[in-house]
Amino acid sequence: MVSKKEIPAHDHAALLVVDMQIDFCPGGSLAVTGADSIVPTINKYVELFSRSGLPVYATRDWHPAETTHFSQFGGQWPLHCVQGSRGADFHPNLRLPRDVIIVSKGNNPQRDDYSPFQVSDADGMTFLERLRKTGVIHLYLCGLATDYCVKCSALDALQAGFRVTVLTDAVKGVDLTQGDSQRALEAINRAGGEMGDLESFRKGPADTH
Ligand code: VGL
Ligand code: ZN
Repeated sequence: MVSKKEIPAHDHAALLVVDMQIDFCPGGSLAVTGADSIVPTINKYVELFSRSGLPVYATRDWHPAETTHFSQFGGQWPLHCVQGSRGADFHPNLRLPRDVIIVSKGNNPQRDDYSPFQVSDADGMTFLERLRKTGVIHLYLCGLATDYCVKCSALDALQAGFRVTVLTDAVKGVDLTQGDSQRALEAINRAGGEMGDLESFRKGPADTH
């Protein structure tokens, strides 16, 4: 079990759990192979961050029933994560803290919205503005899917000037074409993103930024 002192408070870190929803897990309508196997690892990260007093964000794919994101309306994907449906619920074994900040994305019927960065919350503040306001500097990403939402979120975060670490033991990809997930990690790396895992936390994360 990882201990509290392993994430330095001065790292201004936050955890972003991406789209750990029933439809993306085995049995769901857009299942990512092995998606449920990362739930226990994500729970460890959640515990680590929340025990250290660091914010935990969770994005969810949150589509209207009719959107150009779905193949029946000209898009790429089968119906998934429709607002309020059971498939849009978080994985039942995912343990999010009581003060988790949930960010819904994909609400716009004309956009894919793989990344939460341009999405506004109920107060009209974008996710990006909220992160900045909270003083977050370093985002740690885990969840689904490596080659879509994790990739886009990581690249947008880097573009916006955040330090980004992808937790490679807690992501899974769709891999519509073999190697997509690996290429996504390489693209994140080229853009300045770092890779980490539970093992690297035990050794202590790099504490510079
Ligand atoms: C996602 C495909 C379609 C994702 C969302 O969360 O990565 N992938 N919608
Ligand atoms: Zn979607």
